[in-house]
Amino acid sequence: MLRFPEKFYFGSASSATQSEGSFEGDGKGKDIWDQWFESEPEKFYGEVGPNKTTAMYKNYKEDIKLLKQTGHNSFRTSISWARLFPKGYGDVNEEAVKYYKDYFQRLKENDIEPFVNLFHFDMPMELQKIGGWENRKVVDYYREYAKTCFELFGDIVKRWFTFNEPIVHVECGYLNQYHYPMKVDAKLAVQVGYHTALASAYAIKEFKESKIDGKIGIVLNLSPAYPRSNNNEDLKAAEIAESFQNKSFLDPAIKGEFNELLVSLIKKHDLMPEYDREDLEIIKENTVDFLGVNYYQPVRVKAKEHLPNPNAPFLPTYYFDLYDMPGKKMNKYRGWEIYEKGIYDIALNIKNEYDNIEWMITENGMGVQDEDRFKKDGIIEDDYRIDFFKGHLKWLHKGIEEGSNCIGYHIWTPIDCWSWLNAYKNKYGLIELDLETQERTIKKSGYWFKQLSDNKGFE
Ligand code: BGP
Repeated sequence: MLRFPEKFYFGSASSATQSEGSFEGDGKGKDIWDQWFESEPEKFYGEVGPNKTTAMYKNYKEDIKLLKQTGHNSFRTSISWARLFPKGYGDVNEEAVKYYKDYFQRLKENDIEPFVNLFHFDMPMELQKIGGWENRKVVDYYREYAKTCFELFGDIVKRWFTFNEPIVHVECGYLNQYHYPMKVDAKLAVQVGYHTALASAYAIKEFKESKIDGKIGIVLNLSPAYPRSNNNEDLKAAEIAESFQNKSFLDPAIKGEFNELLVSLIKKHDLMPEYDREDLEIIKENTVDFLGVNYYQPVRVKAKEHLPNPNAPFLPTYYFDLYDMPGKKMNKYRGWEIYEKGIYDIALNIKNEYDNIEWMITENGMGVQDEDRFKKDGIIEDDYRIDFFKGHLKWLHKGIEEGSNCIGYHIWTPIDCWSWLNAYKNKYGLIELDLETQERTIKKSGYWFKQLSDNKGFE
């Protein structure tokens, strides 16, 4: 039997856009996903947009019961900035305040610790119109939004996150055209990344000044970069990939300063953002109390074999190539690599390189296409998912035994959910959703997860 510490967070994560239903609510303003879907529905898988979700905005009371039945002692979601502030600033939407207060309070009453994130890819449309994270003013609006959240919900919520996967809106929005505003502009990407790191630090400053008893962190998607070989060129390629993929936000969040190698490359390409010294001090002084890690898969890199076209837009892969490692284990139902040991490498890296800061897995999960094919007698028998969790938990356990300060394991996600451009292509839930009837059915993995959480471990 593998046993986890007595006080260990077992649960799952979702986000406002992916669970609440974007148009369902009482005065919510539009965010970039609402707008994008309205203008280009064909970009979204099956032409299904954020208006078709689990509608947790309406169903949260019942859904909390399902969280309980699947063994949750904790759960992460996010606040929709555009629901609370329809324009992103100005007047607070009182309906939103009522909803979030009741939602978080009920989680507490059910002994489910709420972990609340302030930003999960969902910029209010009114703020995107003035440039979103490109505009320094939006950092001030975000700071005000964060402060308001602490004031409104700080007596209930004790665990906060400033951002989910901040590198995603940088990369997908400004380098590889997978998120709005779909630009390819390296200089703006750097500016957006810098403003995001700064906004996170300002939220932490507000949190500290609010004197709320609780902790604040950031959720980062860490993908360890493994070199193809131990030759110098491949090792250098992996080091550079690490600095872009992982250290870009890890270093400012925990060490209070930007990664040197990354900064030197940014300078070399003449991509330095506009910044001022006072703001750099804010980043230095306001680091996180704890860290959330989303882990799905590593990156496999090798040295560049051909010089990139000098006229091509600058991308991190200017410095390394990704390579397809022969024999790697794959999730054949979605197409991502499965490398369980990655979670252990992350655990030890945090221990050795980042002051053994308190941290937790905030997302880990297995997406599956056409999951209906695994249904027997009305229940999805997702043994592959149980094996996926076990494989990762074994390595996580080893990391903890070796002293890494991990306090929890949240999977992605409780109920099959809408996911950005992929909509409902890949199902991740412990609970199946029938999108038409809204009926929810616990999968085999949901029952297994309850056992895991009750026993604080598994055979
Ligand atoms: C993470 C995001 C989640 C979720 C998950 C699964 O990066 O934080 O919001 O989308 O990935 O991704 P996908 O649905 O694209 O397989």
